[in-house]
Amino acid sequence: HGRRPQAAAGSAPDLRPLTDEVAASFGGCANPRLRQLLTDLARTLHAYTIRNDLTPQEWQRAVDFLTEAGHITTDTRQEFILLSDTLGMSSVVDALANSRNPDTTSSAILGPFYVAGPPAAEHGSDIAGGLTGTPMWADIQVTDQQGEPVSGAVVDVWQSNEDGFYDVQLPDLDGPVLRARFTTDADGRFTFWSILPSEYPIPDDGPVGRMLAAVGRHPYRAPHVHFLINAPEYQPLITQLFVRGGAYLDGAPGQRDAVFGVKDDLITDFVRRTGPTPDGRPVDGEWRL
Ligand code: MBD
Ligand code: FE
Repeated sequence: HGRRPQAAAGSAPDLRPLTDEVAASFGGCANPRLRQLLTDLARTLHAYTIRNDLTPQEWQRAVDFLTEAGHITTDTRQEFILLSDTLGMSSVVDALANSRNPDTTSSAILGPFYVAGPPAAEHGSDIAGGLTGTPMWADIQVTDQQGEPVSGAVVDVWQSNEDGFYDVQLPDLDGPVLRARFTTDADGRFTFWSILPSEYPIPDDGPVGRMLAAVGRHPYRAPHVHFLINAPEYQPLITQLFVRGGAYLDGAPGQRDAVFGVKDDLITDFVRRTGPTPDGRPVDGEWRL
């Protein structure tokens, strides 16, 4: 509020000795990687502060914001990961990791709703637990970089419901729903029934939601299903598949997926079918593969 006092020309302080002293203070760190990261973090933060002529009030506001973002508001949630996601930091880290493994299916960010150790499920079973939605049949094959099937891969799957809520956000549910662990067969395959995921807002009732509102950004993610794949002798793969034709897949900056998580090669055809289903299940209306 009010007028910022302007520094008189030529009186801007030379803060390089202060930055250099802080950077040098990490010099005794025995871990070279930690030394590098903290030294450069200090230099980067100082440069940001000086470039923007940050005031004490602004910095206090930022500290308050970060403090609030780190508070656990429910059993499952604080907001640092959402902040990382909405600032695109998670996607930058992911893109760097992906560029080190160019021959695999693209990776994607983990998101805040993964729960370790989901319930093991049989091939062909229904992971929707009776929730309503458009029936979805998934038939998935895990292959190596040469296209050879990987049998015995352990695949964790998780997704939101028709309204965009993950089970951990639905207090009335009793036990895990729309999340499961499958093990691929000799062909590297597994199949399951679920419901088609829809677009939905990331949790926006906290500090990250206020940040998005303050800058006129929407909180919506494009419809997606998450996968975490582990197989002996292979590096794990964390990825997501997006529903081709779904909302928030493209658009201007700030109008696409709120966490910058969409990669073109992860947009997948979800084909409309009419019965009969592969397992003879009675389905009312369309289903998709
Ligand atoms: C999600 O469901 C998600 O996948 C990510 C990356 C961030 C917020 C909510
Ligand atoms: Fe998600």
